[in-house]
Amino acid sequence: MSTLTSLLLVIASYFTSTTVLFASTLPKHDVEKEPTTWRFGLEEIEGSLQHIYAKAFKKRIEEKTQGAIDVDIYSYGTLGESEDLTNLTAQGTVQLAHASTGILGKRIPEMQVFTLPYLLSHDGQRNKRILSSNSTLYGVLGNALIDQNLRLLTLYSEGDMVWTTNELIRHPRDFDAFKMRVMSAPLNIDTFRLYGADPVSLPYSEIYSALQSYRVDGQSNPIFAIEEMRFYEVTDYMIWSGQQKFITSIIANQAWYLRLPADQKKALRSTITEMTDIIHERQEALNHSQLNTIKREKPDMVMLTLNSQQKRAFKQRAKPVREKYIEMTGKQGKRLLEALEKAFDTGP
Ligand code: 6CS
Repeated sequence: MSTLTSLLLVIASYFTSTTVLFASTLPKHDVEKEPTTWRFGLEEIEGSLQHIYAKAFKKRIEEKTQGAIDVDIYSYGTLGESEDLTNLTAQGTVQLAHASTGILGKRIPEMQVFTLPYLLSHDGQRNKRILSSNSTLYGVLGNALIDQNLRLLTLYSEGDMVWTTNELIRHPRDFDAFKMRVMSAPLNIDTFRLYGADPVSLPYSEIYSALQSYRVDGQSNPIFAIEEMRFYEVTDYMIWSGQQKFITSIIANQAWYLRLPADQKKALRSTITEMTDIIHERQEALNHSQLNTIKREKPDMVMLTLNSQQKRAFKQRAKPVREKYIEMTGKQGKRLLEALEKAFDTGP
């Protein structure tokens, strides 16, 4: 994030909080005229799934609060990288943000449960239900976030993570001397090392040029991201390994959340609940349509799905990551992992 942008946001947040302070001394009708701004930061560009989410969220919140709240959306690039957004949210400069678990897991180790290979179910409806409402999930992760002045509002899947590579990868041995871009959570890095690759952690914005200049040989992301970030232009293969779904979270500043007036908190909670089905459907539709775009734009892109024997080889290789997760997160992490394996029905 540029120094100027941070400075402007800090100044804006000072005026927002002083407006709130002075507002209590103003006559009631003046207070009602002054909308409060909720800043919502995204880790993805306009047109992305997170942007679709934020636009639908904004519309609902503004309608429900009848003009008392303005939701300002900050798309990727305006406030920095994913980790900057989380920092800004913890500080309260931004009230709401998307935070991908593959990056947030660096700061909050418990979040790395979603980097564990083959944990989620193949059943999208089941995943949706568990991600939006599992009580152990919200208990363990919610507490871990509160320790950092953050509140976990929801989690959802952005779709299957597909490997886009410049070599054919069907077996762990194909990863020999292969540089794979990964998100920064340590267990992501460990997973690809166990597969036999050479993992390289880079910000989202650097992936395209790193692929183009052969600094990395592949990366992993949902289909819509492969299309909108043009990763397919600089790779030759799309490989469905079934390894992971891309799980993102929506977080809020905890102190801000606790101070929200009851009616606004209610509008926020009900909107988050309504968005669960909406975003699930939009996700499936967007990934489907963007796959067709890639097929149209690059007909010679090689697309393949690993068979169950090939998947088993990767799953087998990554087994130690599960133990490492438990080592890193202790009793609470173990409790969460076991609860999720049971809920998704994908035991160890
Ligand atoms: O790969 C990443 O870093 C990013 N991928 C997506 C689809 N969203 C945000 C995240 O930072």
